[in-house]
Amino acid sequence: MDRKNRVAWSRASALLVLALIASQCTPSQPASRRAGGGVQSDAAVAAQKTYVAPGDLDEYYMFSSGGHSGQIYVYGLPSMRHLSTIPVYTPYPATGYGFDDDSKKMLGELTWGDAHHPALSETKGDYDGRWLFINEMNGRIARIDLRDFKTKQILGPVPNLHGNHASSFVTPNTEYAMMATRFSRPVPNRVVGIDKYATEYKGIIAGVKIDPKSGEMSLAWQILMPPFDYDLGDAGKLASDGWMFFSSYNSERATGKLEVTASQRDQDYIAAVDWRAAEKAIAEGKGDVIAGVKVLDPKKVPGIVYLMPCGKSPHGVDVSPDGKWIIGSGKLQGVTTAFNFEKIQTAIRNKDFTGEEDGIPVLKYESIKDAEIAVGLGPLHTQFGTDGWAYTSLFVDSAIAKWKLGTWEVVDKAPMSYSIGHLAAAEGDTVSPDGNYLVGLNKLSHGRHLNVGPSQPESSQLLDITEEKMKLLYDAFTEPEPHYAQIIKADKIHPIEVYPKEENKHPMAVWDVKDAGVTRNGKKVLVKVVAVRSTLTPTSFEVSAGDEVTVAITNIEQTTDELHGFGLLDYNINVVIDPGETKTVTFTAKKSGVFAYYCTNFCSALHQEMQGYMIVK
Ligand SMILES: [Cu+2]
Repeated sequence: MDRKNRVAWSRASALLVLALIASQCTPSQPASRRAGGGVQSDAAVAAQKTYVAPGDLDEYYMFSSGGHSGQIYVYGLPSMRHLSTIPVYTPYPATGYGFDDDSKKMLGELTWGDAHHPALSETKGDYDGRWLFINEMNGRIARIDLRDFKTKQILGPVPNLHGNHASSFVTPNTEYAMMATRFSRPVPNRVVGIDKYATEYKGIIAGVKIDPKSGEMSLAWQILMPPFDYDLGDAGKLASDGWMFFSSYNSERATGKLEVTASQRDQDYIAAVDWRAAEKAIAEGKGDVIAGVKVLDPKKVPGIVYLMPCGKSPHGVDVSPDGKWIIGSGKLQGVTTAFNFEKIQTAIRNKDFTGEEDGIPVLKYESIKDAEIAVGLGPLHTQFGTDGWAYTSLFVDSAIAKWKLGTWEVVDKAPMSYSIGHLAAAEGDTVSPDGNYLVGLNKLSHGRHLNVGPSQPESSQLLDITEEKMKLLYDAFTEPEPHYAQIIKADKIHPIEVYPKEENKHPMAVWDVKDAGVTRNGKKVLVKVVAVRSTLTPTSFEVSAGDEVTVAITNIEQTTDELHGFGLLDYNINVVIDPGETKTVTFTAKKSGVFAYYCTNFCSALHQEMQGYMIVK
């Protein structure tokens, strides 16, 4: 049997087994599971659609936000297997992230971050597989290189902007990633009483410029905004290219018990930002420098931002694949609103305003909306499929509504288990969505997994959206806390498996064991280590108590999977070095005595022998 036949055969036989198991076991499933709602599917069909046989690969990568774990989780679709964890804002001993000098420096004083919205880089509004950006509440944004799935840069905390929630949405050619304030505060930050919130506290929208070659991020400009809570965003594309939309709540400018005080008005706002106009204003020298950043005040620089009224406390704001509609979802109502981009432009030209907020014109709602779609209660976030299909998550209803752009007809609803937040469709926020898979990122999921105590596992649900009715295929455990995810075709990403030796320009790299060893410069000691199966060379070294020790480890392997670790006991050090990579770790030899170091990452039959001693005299 050739490989293809073997795979087909193993797949067919496995499916038969699964079908049998499904047909026999389904009726006897615990009542709690079956009573939990959720679209009921034929288990055998669902199994067939999600089963990826041993040795076969998934069709998609899904990059899921790790919330306050500060990480990104990588899943394969349709299997929903957790493939990898990319540490971003939090140390991760499994890869040694946050222990070596470079990643430690990148994390700075913050070893915690609340990561929310991953954004894949785009070319012409389509994912291009180069980089992944993700925001974090402490005013930061990070870039991961998809060549090696490693965090390469963390920008921030940026000044003036506090609580970077409405981020890291990228523009269609990755000109910018965006940031916006959730917690308004005085700009620049200083002590001002909360009683002056409405007038003295400010929000900020920021444009982070992305270098088209290197991906290097730099803070380009900020816009001074009224003290609303900016929530989510999406970039205009095609018809609406050049614009950026941010939802916000608390147009009441309230403080205290926001659940009451910030829900008084029937409408809040979506901010529509002409980012090219902002860019131009900065190039013309406009803006005031606040805390070292060029800040544009819409009172002094009109024409860069407008406010679109949107029903009660909008969360999601999502631009349709053709860029013609902006879908705003007020989370405290039963409809989602489709705004027409052309009408927005006409209203701006005709000055069809109903008022202003801190110098920013408010567009007339009736003039810019096309439809209010009765999707259901608590609409949060919308993704898109093929042929104008749109999918809106409903937090209160705990369901997904399927509806059509243009006709605004709601055709299907799929219950979720339970309380869906965001949702992610395959390439579902690009100019060309794939329309086959949809994942509900549920906030609560009681009853969907074996009970593991009060910290109930969260659940993501995979749906098939190729047919008229949405069908539930799979429940997958997800690490806390899923906020948003993006799903990209697997063949768009081509990660390397080893770092080529010729690319290693690290000044402390050593490629031959004869170059390994200790050099001393006063109290500073440099230990160059070669890691290769199955020895860490040198196998011992001596330093004196109080020395500042830098250990530079080069993994000289050029073979896939041959990672080595350098764990130093009692010193809180564990570095993992990929094939061809050099990493350094610097510490003060405070404790005297004998301390073992060893390879922490299993590498060969003689992995256990890969060890040595540091002697601190
Ligand atoms: Cu090893």
